[in-house]
Amino acid sequence: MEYIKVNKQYATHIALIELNRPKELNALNLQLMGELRDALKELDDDDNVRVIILTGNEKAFAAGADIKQMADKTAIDMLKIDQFSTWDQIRKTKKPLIAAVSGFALGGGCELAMTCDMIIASESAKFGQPEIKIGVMPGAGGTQRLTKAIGKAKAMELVLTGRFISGEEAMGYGLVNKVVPTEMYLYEAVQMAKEIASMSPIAAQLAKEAINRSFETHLDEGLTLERKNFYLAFATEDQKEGMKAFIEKRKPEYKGK
Ligand code: DAK
Repeated sequence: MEYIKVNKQYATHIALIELNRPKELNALNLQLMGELRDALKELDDDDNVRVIILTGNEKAFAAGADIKQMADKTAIDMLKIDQFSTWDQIRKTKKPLIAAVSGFALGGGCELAMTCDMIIASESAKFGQPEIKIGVMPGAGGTQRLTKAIGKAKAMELVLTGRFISGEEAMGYGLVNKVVPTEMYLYEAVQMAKEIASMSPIAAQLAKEAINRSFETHLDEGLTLERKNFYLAFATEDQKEGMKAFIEKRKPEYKGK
């Protein structure tokens, strides 16, 4: 892996992926995205990992897709490269995925953060969809996810002006879960990851799938999936353990079975 670093913390069942192209503000070139896709797949398959954190560095989560790599491309080149299959695979990660964002989260960087399930932002985070300034528009879900997260009026403003918003402003619009001082953002993400990782991992995955479905379907269909996953949770040892531990007034020990 050249452009990402992966750190597994089996003791707490969490894994941290760090985007690592600091000189280019973590611009998302094809290689980085491929590495990210492969790492997420591996972590998704690793029973010792229950929650994944995706982060950059203090200055940049990611300043967007790599403009230098895209600049000369034709529509047919873009079609052949088919970056969407990579983004689709990332979107299908089953385990809870937390974005820990500081500095720039722009264009594809903002879309990548929104592809995660929750966002912890630092006070110095800057979110934006500035594609309009370079003659294009969001291409990795920005028009859909941003609109669902913050509503039509604000999404329209951000996409059409390319204006950046601070972590605080993003918090006000409901785009992020928490804004914390810059020195704390990774710590907060780890705390949240640990809390989630202490729950039944199967229940967490089933719940994530059901919540995400609410964005993609009508209420009836969403409720059907929720009910199916709810029954499925009763097929796990974790359900027996969780309820027994409650009755016995002790801490549950979840095994992911
Ligand atoms: N691509 C390539 N290089 C970038 C970059 C980017 N997006 N952002 C920054 N860099 C590079 C700069 O070129 C510079 O490199 P050198 O010139 O030193 O070699 C280095 O990182 C430091 O950047 P600056 O010198 O510009 O740093 P400043 O602090 O002055 O400015 C900035 C920071 C973030 C405001 C500025 O760098 C900037 O405006 N960057 C571009 C932001 C942007 O427009 N982002 C949106 C890109 S379009 C798709 C999926 C996704 C997408 C498209 C399709 N499919 C699935 C098909 C997404 C598209 C985009 O994201």
